[in-house]
Amino acid sequence: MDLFSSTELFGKPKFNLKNIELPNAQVCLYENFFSIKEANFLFNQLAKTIEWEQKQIRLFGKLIAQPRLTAFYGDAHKNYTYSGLFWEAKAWTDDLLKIKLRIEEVCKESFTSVLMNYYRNGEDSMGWHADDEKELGSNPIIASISFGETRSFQMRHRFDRNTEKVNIPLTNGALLIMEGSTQHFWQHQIPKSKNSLKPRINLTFRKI
Ligand SMILES: O=C(O)CCC(=O)C(=O)O
Repeated sequence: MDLFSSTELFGKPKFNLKNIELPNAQVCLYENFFSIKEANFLFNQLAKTIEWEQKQIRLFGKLIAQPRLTAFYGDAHKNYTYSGLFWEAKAWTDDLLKIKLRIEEVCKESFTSVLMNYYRNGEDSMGWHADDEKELGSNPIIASISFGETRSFQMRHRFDRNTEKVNIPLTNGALLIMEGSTQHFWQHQIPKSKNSLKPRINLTFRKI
């Protein structure tokens, strides 16, 4: 499947915008949204300053540790329930606010919250799901920025099993935007990898 139709922006592009053409979805990818230098800096800052935790979830009646570290920051009182877990927003840090502003400039949207995932190595992962919690409204815009190791972001159609699964490599500094009906029709995951992988941090900005 030829997924990408590439458009270079703003004469001398800072980043490369690719529309990811999928039925019943609106997805695009800004490669090098943050330069490698900025992305490396932000990875180190976030790794050090965010209060990461490993939460437990109940699966088939058993409590198990999530295979990654997580954190939730945002505007006061914009709390969130996700994967059966209740998240109380911690206050924005300066780095998070700067990242949020840069993303808001291109999205023309304002975000209230950010859910963060720290994948320590190839063993860490996130299973199939859609970002369709009721707090997000019916056609949410999700802005997902990645720092560190490249991981494969996979998407599958929720109803039409004949539509091919999609693999989008999310590189250091890449911004992925999902909007419109995407969450109604598609699920996504970060699968485990047998390769030895370095850490990666992903931030998904959301509007609650
Ligand atoms: O790490 C990623 O790129 C995916 C994160 C994600 O799916 C989520 O936070 O809902």
